[in-house]
Amino acid sequence: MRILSVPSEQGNLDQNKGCGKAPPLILEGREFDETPIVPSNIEDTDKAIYAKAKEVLAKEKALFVGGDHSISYALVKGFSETTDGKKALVVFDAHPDCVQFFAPLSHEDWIQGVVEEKLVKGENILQIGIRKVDPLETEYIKHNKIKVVSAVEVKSKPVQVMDKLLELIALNDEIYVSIDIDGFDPSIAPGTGYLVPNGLLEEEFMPLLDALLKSGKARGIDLVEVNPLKDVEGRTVELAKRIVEKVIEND
Ligand SMILES: [Mn+2]
Repeated sequence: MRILSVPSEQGNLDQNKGCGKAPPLILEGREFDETPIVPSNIEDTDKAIYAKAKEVLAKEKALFVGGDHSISYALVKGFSETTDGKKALVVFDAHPDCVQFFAPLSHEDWIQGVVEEKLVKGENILQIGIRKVDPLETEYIKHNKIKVVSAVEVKSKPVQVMDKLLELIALNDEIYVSIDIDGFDPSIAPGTGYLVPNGLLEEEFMPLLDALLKSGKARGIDLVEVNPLKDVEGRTVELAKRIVEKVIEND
């Protein structure tokens, strides 16, 4: 598995300045390649990320460490163009990230880019940990048949949530996994742009990630929105490091 940093925060809408500084901290002591970023130019940056993702994912599995969540649009685009099989997207996040269609796409609406450009079908997108939804998003999710599992469901119905994930895995050939650190509870991930209470705990998240990794179908994975400037006692970076460790040990 290749490891790449994607140190762009150009899609953060001034909500998470500093998240571009996370990759070298999270990947400290590991070998990794840096995805070239074009300063102050999100369109060209997206093109560079997309080109890199396409080049790498055509050959092997990869873990991308960001950066803000807008990078996932370019990464999923690269992923979708390097497979002929049935594709799924699993996202861990507090937010559904489909408020509207900004141009260029931001970290609040990258999912609309994925759906509108048919990179992955709405019914093959599963969002887990969701707990802050705009009414516009509720409408969009319903219209596009996106599957949503709330953080409350993960806590109250873990068996059903696992079954739902396993069903999606079984129905698809290749899976992209996007992990927004704000899917976690602020007590363990205080270093990010939007803190939403009652998020996922590590022990609730790891079995789900484990199922994805063990399936052998998770070809592209990203970890985004960690902000060292907002971190408390390095907790968020440490959590991110444990996630990276888990991904790599299952490779
Ligand atoms: Mn989020």
